[in-house]
Amino acid sequence: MGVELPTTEFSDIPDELWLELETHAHEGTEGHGEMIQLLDEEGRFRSDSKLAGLIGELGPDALLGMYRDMAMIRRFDAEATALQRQGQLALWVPLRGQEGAQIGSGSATRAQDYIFPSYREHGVALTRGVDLAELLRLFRGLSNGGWDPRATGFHLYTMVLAAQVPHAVGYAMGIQRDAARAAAKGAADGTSRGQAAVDPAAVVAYFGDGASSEGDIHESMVFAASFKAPIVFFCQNNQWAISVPAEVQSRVPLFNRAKGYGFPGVRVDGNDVLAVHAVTQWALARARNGKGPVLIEAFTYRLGAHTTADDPTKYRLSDEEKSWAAKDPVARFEKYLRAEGIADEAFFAQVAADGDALASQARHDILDFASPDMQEAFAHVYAEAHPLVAEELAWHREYQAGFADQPAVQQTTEGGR
Ligand SMILES: Cc1ncc(C[n+]2csc(CCOP(=O)(O)OP(=O)(O)O)c2C)c(N)n1
Ligand SMILES: [Mg+2]
Repeated sequence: MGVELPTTEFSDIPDELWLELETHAHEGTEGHGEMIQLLDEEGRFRSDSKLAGLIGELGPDALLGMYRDMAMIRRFDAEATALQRQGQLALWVPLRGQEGAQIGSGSATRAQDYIFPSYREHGVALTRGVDLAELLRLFRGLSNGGWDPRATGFHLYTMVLAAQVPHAVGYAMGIQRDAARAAAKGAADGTSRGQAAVDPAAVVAYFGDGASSEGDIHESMVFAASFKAPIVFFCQNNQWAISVPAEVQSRVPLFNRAKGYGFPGVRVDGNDVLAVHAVTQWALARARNGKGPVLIEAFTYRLGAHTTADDPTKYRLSDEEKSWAAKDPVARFEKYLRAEGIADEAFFAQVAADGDALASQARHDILDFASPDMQEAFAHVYAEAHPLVAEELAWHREYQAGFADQPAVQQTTEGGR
């Protein structure tokens, strides 16, 4: 049975809307492109944008849902940060400021798509239906992941920078090959069953401006371009890689790099949830239709610390933080919804109350989590028994036995990076 695998030709003719955006993207790669924006900093809608039409398809319920998700994850993030300060989490990685980039892109994915996050994508997790308590368990050190990646289409977090991106390309190539096989089978059976039965899917790989300097990203982009893998590279340029500013990572705007690999790159205002949604929707549709990868650079800002183990006042000026606070994605979207009469005071009050309830739930969840048996940590080092692990386990048991005459102390999780 012949299986038709993709070639390296770049000969697709996109329909009118896609063509306009492609042009925009390629202009961008020449360095003349502007940052795609649908809401200006005051929350005014830019109806002159080429992407305005895409957003027109979103009804009020979808818009309100996006705001709600942004506000809820911001509230959850603040609570998790506080819980770390109280010693209940080993570490937290705040997302404050990146809600537009994350909810905008996550809400553009479909159930059949598969997402590879790094470690800050709590907003995307929310859009994929991940139980937020699982994030708390992970950062308390109780689980090695927690949620079911197959059920949610949301892979486990990866702490090693960019390590998830080659996996994402491999996964995308797998999707592509499964579809090609299904089509070949359909052809062999004399039916169009194969092709029609597969709802095209795509992959989104999230990484940061700092991670973009890793060799893994280069290798991933070469493979993705050569095989026209159905993948969207979603780089959240939040301006900092811990204490290293983004301009040190790249001498050209990051989205420009796509040109060197042979696929479109676009820069979108990452604090504009509508623009991010539209651009991601475009890139995903393109990928699902066999047109290959896109690099989206979401231009945004990490308003908080890198992690709860970081103090940003040591390396950046408060003026910079203030200037980005004025571009806040949640406040901007709220202004838009109010000005357009899509949401009223009662809606915002309800969302705030629901956010407080979510935070309260997080506080209760954390106190209910059972502490794992430390011996379990030894069980998963190797697939089979190992004498060194057995020796260390014996030492651990002896050490624990030394506390036998002391009252049980509740385990807390302190420190961590
Ligand atoms: C391979 C690797 N090198 C270094 C680190 C340490 N490290 C953790 S986060 C980070 C900065 C990453 O910045 P960026 O990619 O911009 O993502 P952000 O944290 O800003 O979301 C570094 C250097 C790591 N986790 N993995
Ligand atoms: Mg960064």
